[in-house]
Amino acid sequence: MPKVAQSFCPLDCPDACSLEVHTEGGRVVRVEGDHRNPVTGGFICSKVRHLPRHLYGEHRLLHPQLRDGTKGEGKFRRVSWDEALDQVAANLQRVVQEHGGEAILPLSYGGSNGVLSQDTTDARLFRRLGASRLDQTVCAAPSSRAVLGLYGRIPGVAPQDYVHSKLIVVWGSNPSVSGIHQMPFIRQALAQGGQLVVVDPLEIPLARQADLHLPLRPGTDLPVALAVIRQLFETGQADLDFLAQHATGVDELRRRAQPWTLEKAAAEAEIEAEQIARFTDLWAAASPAIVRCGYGVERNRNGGSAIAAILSLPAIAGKFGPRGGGYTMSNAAAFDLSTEAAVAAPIVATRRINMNQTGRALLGEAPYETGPPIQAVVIYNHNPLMTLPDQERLRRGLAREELFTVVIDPVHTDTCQWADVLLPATAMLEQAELQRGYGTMILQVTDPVATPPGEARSNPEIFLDLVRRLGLEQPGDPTTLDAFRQAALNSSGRGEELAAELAAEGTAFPSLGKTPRLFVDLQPATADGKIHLCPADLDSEIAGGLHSYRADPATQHYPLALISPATSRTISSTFGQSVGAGQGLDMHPDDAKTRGLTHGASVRVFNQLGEVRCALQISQHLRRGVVFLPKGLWSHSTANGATANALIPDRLTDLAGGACFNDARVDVEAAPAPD
Ligand SMILES: Nc1nc2c(c(=O)[nH]1)N[C@H]1C(S)=C(S)[C@@H](COP(=O)(O)OP(=O)(O)OC[C@H]3O[C@@H](n4cnc5c(=O)[nH]c(N)nc54)[C@H](O)[C@@H]3O)O[C@H]1N2
Ligand SMILES: Nc1nc2c(c(=O)[nH]1)N[C@H]1C(S)=C(S)[C@@H](COP(=O)(O)OP(=O)(O)OC[C@H]3O[C@@H](n4cnc5c(=O)[nH]c(N)nc54)[C@H](O)[C@@H]3O)O[C@H]1N2
Ligand code: SF4
Ligand SMILES: [Mo]
Repeated sequence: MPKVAQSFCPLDCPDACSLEVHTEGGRVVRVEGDHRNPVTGGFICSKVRHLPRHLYGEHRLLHPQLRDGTKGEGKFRRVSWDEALDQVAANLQRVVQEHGGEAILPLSYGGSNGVLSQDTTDARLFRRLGASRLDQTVCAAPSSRAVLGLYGRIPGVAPQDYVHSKLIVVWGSNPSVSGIHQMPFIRQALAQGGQLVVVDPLEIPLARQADLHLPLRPGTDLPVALAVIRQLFETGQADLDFLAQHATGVDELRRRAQPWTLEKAAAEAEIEAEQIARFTDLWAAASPAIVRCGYGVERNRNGGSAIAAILSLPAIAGKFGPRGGGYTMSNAAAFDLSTEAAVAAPIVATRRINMNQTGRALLGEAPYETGPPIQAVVIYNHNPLMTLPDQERLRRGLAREELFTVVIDPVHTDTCQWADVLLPATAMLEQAELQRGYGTMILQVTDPVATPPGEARSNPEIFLDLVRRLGLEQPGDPTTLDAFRQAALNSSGRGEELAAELAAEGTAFPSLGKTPRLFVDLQPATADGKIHLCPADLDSEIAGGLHSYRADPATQHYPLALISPATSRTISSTFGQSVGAGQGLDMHPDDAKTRGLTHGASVRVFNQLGEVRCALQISQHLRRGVVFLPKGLWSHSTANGATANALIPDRLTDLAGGACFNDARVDVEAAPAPD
């Protein structure tokens, strides 16, 4: 009998769609958006509409498997769960005995953004083993740190409120692909006479209808934002009354912006000084005005400082108060949730490893030459080979013969090829989950609504079993998902209320309402309730201080900036199995011409770290000097199996150790003909 159930999408996407899921005999046959999340509005992206292909496709992992060949050969044999988990337990135990707990590295990120599939029984296991700790910095670390320093842990403007804006600035964000439910609200604002500015090296779809597009060179947002700040003060358009009342660090920020004249910033960003002046006037004049700051801004050497400068703009021009005024970065702070109380294992101060430098850690290279070499890695909620920087170094790390590698995933990703033990995980809709949106301010809960195919098990089940097998259980350990869910809800301080709301509708909203406003419904969550434009803790984290600019890393040999942002076909690398072979590199016609390259040519994109072989696509939507490869491709999509990440340095951002995905500098030439 066909059934219809309510659920939600837990993928790493700001929209957090509420879903209507049709099943037959426990199998998902149709997925649609519903209206419980007010932003979903009854529609969803085509990736999740085609979810059955993902759940039941040939890449789905159905059974536990052990390596049955040489490392990396990708040959496996099916075994029982018991045999597989015994292998994992025995090897983890061996590593602890021979090398100590820190020789184990848990490697995970936001594969499922749900609250229950990470930091629950996994945290208990790794803490009790004394494993190394992972700094989860691959995304949003610099921007979160910047927001925290300036405003404290608060959400920004909700997507729904954009309809009220008279000026929308989309800065380093591409909502037509990376948050499609923002789009109807932007369109409505424009239809009501609102204006639009886009700051992006790409001519993204929104740039084509913008009143102004600043196609700056990647990594130059900081000088541009500082020039706008300088110009606002110089032209008397700063809101000095607001600043005097609500901000600290005003004079200091003004001083730091002083060197960045329009001309100087424009030269650095390779745009026109007049464009920055026009931006400043538009921003000063319009109200309500909002800046939607995206994650494209943080992914370079200046990322944290750039975000801090951009998020200062609504303060300096006094944009807070009216609905549709202010900024949006992440809205995750609308719900502060932690499962910590149910983990029941204290945090142990073991070695920390920045995930962006996992390759170095696995190879014992600087800054990880000290401490025990990593001998076991447990990978879950993550496809590191296709999503972390410096792919070739990471591959060499995973290829170490003595490294014991466990991969837990619903699908057979490229990372799985390097596993010693492969464990099939349940996927979205097959597991109980709790999730908060980071775009929409919503909390959602679901029971499993589909039957997992094969023998797939959920992360909490797998890790709980390992805790038991390793004899690490303690009396009174919470073991149920209910316990973790309740711990998370209680941590918000509104446990009973939220539980009741979720029980009734499957959804809950912030106590301040669905669309809270800064300085109306909430205040900055800093110690003194003010906006800190030059927070001391951020200053001390950066050599040279916050707002100090690092020049473009391009060299004569590698002059082109390679960017690799989100595309509509994947969520990071999730769904990458469905992207075809023959993915192209986008390049501006002039850059192709100077290299004698034509559309469709086989090319080699290369730098000192590696090379990608693929087809060339001439594109008018890029600025000169910038080339583009999609984020999250799998190895089958290029001619040599390497993707953009093979060209991305594992240098860290100025703040919070983030990834410099858009700091790759490369050159491109015709690929030699195959032998
Ligand atoms: N369809 C789809 N949706 C997604 C994702 C996905 O992979 N696919 N990923 C999800 C995740 S994990 C995240 S973090 C978000 C990311 O989504 P976004 O916040 O949109 O971030 P990005 O996709 O990294 O890049 C956004 C834009 O920044 C531009 N950009 C690159 N470098 C710079 C720069 O130096 N300065 C400026 N101003 N712009 C720059 C790029 O050209 C791009 O248009 O999207 C989420 N949603
Ligand atoms: N070149 C380039 N690379 C990038 C970026 C970029 O801009 N450019 N952006 C980065 C960003 S923003 C992010 S967030 C990272 C994301 O990088 P990852 O964290 O690696 O995210 P995904 O690629 O979605 O891979 C998540 C994996 O988790 C699995 N998974 C899903 N649900 C579950 C579950 O319940 N249990 C288990 N065990 N597994 C599950 C999925 O099948 C998938 O294989 O990628 C980064 N990589
Ligand atoms: S990936 Fe994003 S747009 Fe697609 S269904 Fe999930 S939340 Fe909605
Ligand atoms: Mo991300």
